[in-house]
Amino acid sequence: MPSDDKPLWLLTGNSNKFREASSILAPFGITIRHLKRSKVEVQDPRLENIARFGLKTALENHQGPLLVEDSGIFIKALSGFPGPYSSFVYETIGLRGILDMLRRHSDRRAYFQCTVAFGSSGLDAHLFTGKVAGKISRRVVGIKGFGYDPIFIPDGSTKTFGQTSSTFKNSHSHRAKAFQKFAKWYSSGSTYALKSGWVREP
Ligand code: ITT
Repeated sequence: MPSDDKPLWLLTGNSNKFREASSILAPFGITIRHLKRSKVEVQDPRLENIARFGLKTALENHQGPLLVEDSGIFIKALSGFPGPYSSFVYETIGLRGILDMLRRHSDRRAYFQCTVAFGSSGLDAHLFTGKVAGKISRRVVGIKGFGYDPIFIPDGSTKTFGQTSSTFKNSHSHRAKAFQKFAKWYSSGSTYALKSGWVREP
């Protein structure tokens, strides 16, 4: 185990993401710190490439160990749109714009994806992806969560993520699945994780 104490950082300009990731990792005994900056986003259809690029760029100014994540919602009737453009679409046409586009569609299927990139300077990134399938509601419902949560109903539920508790979302979401994969991989004591220099905080 390396001797110098290196905490684990999550770089994101989105405090909701940080809050959720902290709660998901806590049961694994993993504490993260918030590096509150937006990642540099490359235009690419794959969230994996966006997360990997965001991490690589961030490691130019921060030696890590570092987590960066990219998320998006993929709507079947819109051929996967907004996908990698989810942030821009949310800030421009918003939830009502999405509902308008889907007005005439009976196929409401969609999924959320979260891809987490973990790395440290000098090491290649490791990626962890989580997805949750569901459908787009007819109306904006609920005030919990953030972003697209008030229009997304995960499979097996009748409520949007905007109506469910954070405990429910943090055990069923795309982010939960991605960060849990990361936590299990790290906890299994991989040599890569050890090489990253990260030492658990007491
Ligand atoms: P960083 O890049 O700084 O991490 P961001 O909010 O810009 O923050 P993304 O590009 O990954 O992050 O976000 C894509 C969009 O998807 C953005 O509008 C989010 O609000 C939304 N989003 C991401 N995760 C979500 C979730 O769990 N529930 C609802 N909407 C989510």
